Amino acid sequence: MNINTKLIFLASIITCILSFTDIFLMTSYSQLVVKEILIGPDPSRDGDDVYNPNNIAINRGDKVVWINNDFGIHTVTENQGLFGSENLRPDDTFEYTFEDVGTYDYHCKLHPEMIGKIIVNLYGSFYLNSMYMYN
Ligand SMILES: [Cu+2]
Repeated sequence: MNINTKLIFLASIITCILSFTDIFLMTSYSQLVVKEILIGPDPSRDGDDVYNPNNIAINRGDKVVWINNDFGIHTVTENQGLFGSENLRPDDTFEYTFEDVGTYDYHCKLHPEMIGKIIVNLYGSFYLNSMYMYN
């Protein structure tokens, strides 16, 4: 190997190591994202109980935590039964990590007029997430 070949070889190895470190860090970051949704009365709707926010977009791999901020009991029940909580008493929480891209509609078993939606986008994949975070 002449000196140029050696340098190119060394540069390739360093680039490789940096990429893997990067992917590792990005995947770690993506797992730390937690979104909170409060369950409770909405003053702007005569105090009707709502999920607040009731419609959010997240990235694949994000975790959502619902917190019952009300005096009553509520549930978080995915419309097709993909996930669901037990009865949540005041201050109880329910959490779910979304591993699949898609749109998830949910409601409260005790108050069917309480509805919410989670839209899960692809950015949670480490490749797209890296691009996303650099921009
Ligand atoms: Cu309810």
